[in-house]
Amino acid sequence: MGATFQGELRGAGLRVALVVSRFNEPVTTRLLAGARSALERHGVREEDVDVAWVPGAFELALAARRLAESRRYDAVACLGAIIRGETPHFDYIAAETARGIGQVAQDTGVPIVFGVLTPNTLEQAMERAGGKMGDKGYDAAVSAIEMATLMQRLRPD
Ligand code: INI
Repeated sequence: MGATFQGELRGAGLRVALVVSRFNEPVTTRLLAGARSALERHGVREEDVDVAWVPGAFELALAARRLAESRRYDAVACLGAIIRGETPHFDYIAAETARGIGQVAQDTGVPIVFGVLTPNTLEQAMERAGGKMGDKGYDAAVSAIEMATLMQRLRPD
């Protein structure tokens, strides 16, 4: 029987960076609050959580890359809200944001989590940022912890 590797939701000692988009700030501040609460709940110390703000979702990947390349963080979570009704170029921004964030993870080997909402309306966004449809910020931070701990166990040595 071969090995099974899993991460765990134990955040003690982890260093996490949160990159947050200022566009649709009423939504993203809630995502940030959700992420912070998940990190605290799972044992990540407040002083081990750094936050970087960017203008819009499109810029998340570049800031995430800089943070990941610093090698100071076990995971980076990107938080944003791209609302379809608000932008004719929704598809371009959403696709490029997702592609860019995924690319940073592949290039750096640091877990980069996608905590970006892509709903049709502001109301739907709020529902998913600590409302009745859950909390994508909280979920993103949980995924960051799981991936950070999994990657520690998957080290090549
Ligand atoms: N950025 C977002 O994060 N969400 C949006 O809904 C959005 N809209 O609607 O356009 C948005 N646009 C800005 C974009 O992310 C960049 O910041 C901008 O194009 C400058 O590069």
